[in-house]
Amino acid sequence: MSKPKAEIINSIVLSVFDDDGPTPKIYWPSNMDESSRLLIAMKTISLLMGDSVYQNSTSTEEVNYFGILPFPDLKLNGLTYFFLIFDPEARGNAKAATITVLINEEDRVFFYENMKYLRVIIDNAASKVQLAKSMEENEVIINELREELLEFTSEIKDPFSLKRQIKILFTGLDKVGKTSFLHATKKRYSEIIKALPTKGVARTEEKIFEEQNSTITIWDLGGQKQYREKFLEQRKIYLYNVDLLFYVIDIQDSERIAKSIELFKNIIDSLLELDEFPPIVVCLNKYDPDIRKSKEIKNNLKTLRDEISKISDKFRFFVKIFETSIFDHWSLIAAYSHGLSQLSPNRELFENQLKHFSKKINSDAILLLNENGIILSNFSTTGISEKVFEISAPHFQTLYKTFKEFKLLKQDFLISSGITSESKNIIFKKIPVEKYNLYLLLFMEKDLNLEKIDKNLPKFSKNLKDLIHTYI
Ligand SMILES: Nc1nc2c(ncn2[C@@H]2O[C@H](COP(=O)(O)OP(=O)(O)OP(=O)(O)O)[C@@H](O)[C@H]2O)c(=O)[nH]1
Ligand SMILES: [Mg+2]
Repeated sequence: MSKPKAEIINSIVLSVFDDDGPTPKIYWPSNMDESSRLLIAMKTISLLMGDSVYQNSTSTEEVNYFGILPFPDLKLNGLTYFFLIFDPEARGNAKAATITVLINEEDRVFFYENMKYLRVIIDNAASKVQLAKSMEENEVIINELREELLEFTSEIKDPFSLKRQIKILFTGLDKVGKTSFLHATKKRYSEIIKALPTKGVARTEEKIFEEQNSTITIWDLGGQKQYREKFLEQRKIYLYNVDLLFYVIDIQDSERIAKSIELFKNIIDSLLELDEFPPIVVCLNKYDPDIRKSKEIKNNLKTLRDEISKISDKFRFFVKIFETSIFDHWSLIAAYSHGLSQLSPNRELFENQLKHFSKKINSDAILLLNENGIILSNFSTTGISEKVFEISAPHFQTLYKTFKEFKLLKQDFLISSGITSESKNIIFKKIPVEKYNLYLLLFMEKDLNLEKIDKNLPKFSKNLKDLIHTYI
């Protein structure tokens, strides 16, 4: 017998950092046991706040984080919204607060699938809490939130589905390099040589982590005329529930620029018609290293960038444009990683962790990579060229692995000194998080204090451990 739908929400807690530290102020159900409440308040607030006080923050809207946290001891997963409540009497003029909605951990797919809507509902409640004048008012707000959530869950078809299904589309004209792109990100170079034009659609699965809560399916669509006509005809099937869309263009094909823009426009129109608004990654592909200076390529680049931006801005799509080439592996990884990271509900929480860590160790930029060089998260203070940093990251990873393989590494890190200027250093370090090896790239503009890094690393890894479970 299936559970009544509305029962998926286990509990709700509003926590505030007050004089007693993180305190669960309002909670539902009223018989929720004290230690669980406290654990939720402690974990949500301390993870996100670190040791910082939000001093003199001019606006309480600047600090908002949203993500999924595991509570293995309680066998629950929490969707947490972290925000600040303005309070002239508090240190830093603001108090940290969280609203956490909890469900049984085996039901966590519900969060991933309904993230967008849940975020709106909880965000709305948080805005009201920011304005509330008393705890009685907060009580009313949390009660309304509960009712709204119950109403929402009773309307969706299957809140207890078992796995999050993620759908990624690779689209574009024929011969632009979609299939090659996908092979190249996996370094399956011999397949690129053999690849034939894709007939219809080729589906493959992607794994970011061995054990992930989601099935990621990549649809590589054949771009020949007959296939793209079919795709546009049956757009309801192809574009339904798409989570991420890649649009690939051959930048060397000057004659088909207008055609590729037309197809892009058709896809945007279809998405609008179906009310789907996935993040979009546009790859200006075949931007091979040896032709980048050519006048024709530069012109094409400008035309395409202008036209694509015009269309996407007009319809408010979230589009990011990359220049890519199979002869520049990392250009592919940068574009691909950016796309994948859009799928993680925890990307704000990761960024927050990187930010805290970078403050502690005084670094100016941090990148976090997985074993395959996929950039899971990044953070940088202004000033440093993020792009240069991003591009160099995988090179360090290759160096690191090569040194390791030839047993030339004594420690678990590499330091580059003197590549840029004397005072600047880049550190590449492996950090085991659970059973996964993650890699950190740190850019240190001023001082290089390895002890400080070592001292702060355990806590950072511990926090990441929690977030990795719910990364995707
Ligand atoms: N110069 C250059 N050639 C590329 C690049 N990427 C792919 N190609 C070549 O472009 C041709 C077409 O590549 P595919 O990957 O089959 O293109 P596709 O977009 O999948 O084509 P359809 O399946 O027909 O839609 C092949 O000969 C590839 O070797 C690139 O970055 N630079
Ligand atoms: Mg293909």
